[in-house]
Amino acid sequence: MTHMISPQPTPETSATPDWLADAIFYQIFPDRFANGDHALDPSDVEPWGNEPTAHNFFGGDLKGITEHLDHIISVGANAIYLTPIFQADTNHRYDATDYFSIDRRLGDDGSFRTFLDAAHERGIRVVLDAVLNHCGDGHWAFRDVIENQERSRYVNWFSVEDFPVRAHPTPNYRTCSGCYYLPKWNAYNPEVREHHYAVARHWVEKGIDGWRLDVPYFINHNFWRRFRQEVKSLDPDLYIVAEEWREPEQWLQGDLADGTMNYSLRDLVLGFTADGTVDASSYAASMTVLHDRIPTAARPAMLNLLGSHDTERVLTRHREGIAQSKLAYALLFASQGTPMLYYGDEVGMRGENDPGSRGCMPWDETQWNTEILGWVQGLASVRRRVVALRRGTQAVAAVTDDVAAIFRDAGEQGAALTLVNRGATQVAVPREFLDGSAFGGVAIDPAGWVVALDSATAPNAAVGTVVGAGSALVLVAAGRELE
Ligand SMILES: [Ca+2]
Repeated sequence: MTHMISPQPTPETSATPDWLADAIFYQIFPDRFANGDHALDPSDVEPWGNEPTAHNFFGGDLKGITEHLDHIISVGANAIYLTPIFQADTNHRYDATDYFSIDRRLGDDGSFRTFLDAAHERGIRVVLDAVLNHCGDGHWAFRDVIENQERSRYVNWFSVEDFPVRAHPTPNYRTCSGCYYLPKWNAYNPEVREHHYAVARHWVEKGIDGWRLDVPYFINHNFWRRFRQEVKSLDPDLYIVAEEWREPEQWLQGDLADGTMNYSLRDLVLGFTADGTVDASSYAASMTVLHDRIPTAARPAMLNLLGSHDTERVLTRHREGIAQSKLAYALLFASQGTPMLYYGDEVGMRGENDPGSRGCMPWDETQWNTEILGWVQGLASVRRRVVALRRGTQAVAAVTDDVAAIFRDAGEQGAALTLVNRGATQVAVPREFLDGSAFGGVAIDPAGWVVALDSATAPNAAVGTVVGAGSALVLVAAGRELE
């Protein structure tokens, strides 16, 4: 009986895991989240909270994460994405030396088991980082090539141009983006492929809930097509999410990934709330274009984010603007797709792009920004309670140049309307946004809205019909009638 947004033409896709619609992710950079076992610290460990650099270690580990699962739950998250945890030589561990073992500074198989079991007991899923384009120059196979040169059994696991192998001044082997310590795997070699698929199976069999694909665009699609088959044949509920900065749709045709890291959404949100480069009309138009590019099945499985280990932090990007940061979070939690928080952003951590955004999580709660934390917790709570925010269809519109509206429609299960006003004056919401006609003819009782969350410090004069200056408003409708 409910009129839905007109369906988008979409290609055939295979199903994506249903749990993603209800997920809220929390991303952790393991060296910097929590130090739970000082016995594992490297000898040159730095005091917690010192300036992060590209090379220093702070001793974060799996026990530390296990001990702080309550914090992750308290912000409303129920899934974790861990950047690499396998044996490696750097603090970021994108230079694996052995994909089958946990880095000794983080723990071992036993502490991974403890962590995974504790997470699962609390209803938290765990996704690991599949860094299969390249390894570290300390990887045992690459060491064998260094030692035995063209006689190495593994010489064709890499792409070496001539001998002897040299790293300087320019590597004479293929690398990731010219970085000498990241030799690129020869993914056309069947032995390499078997090694990589064995890695994928190994950790799935240990119980993880999915893989995030690192720089997947540097490897051919055939490799990832079979990767998906290997993983999904073990459990179709496993999540495969591709790192992608601009062109999500190539991964989302049903044969490669379930979703991508939605940096395109991030660009639009921050353009509107942080940079002022995108007004509400452009935001709405571009969000609609992005939405239409993503096949229906992939929409709830998109990993929406405002920041990560590869960007500046949310508060820093907003030039310390707390109110504007809150608007960005409102848009994140209102959008279709699973929201992801990058550790520490929820308590107002600051940091420029890598290495600045990889600082130590402060565990002294007096250092936390409780206004941001409370707002994020509120948004997560509303999303958990309101089906439409998790599972509704999405339509985005501009109310004025400064006010954007995201409408989510779950038919019989209700609707939600999030209004975000970045401007300096309050705005009365016109009737066509409250009765749904601005969103493609959806019919709603304009008086049927209830305020679920309001970032304004003072209550609005007419509740639900005015969105305050620099504030966000989340309205929900439990039921409605057709006009
Ligand atoms: Ca430690």
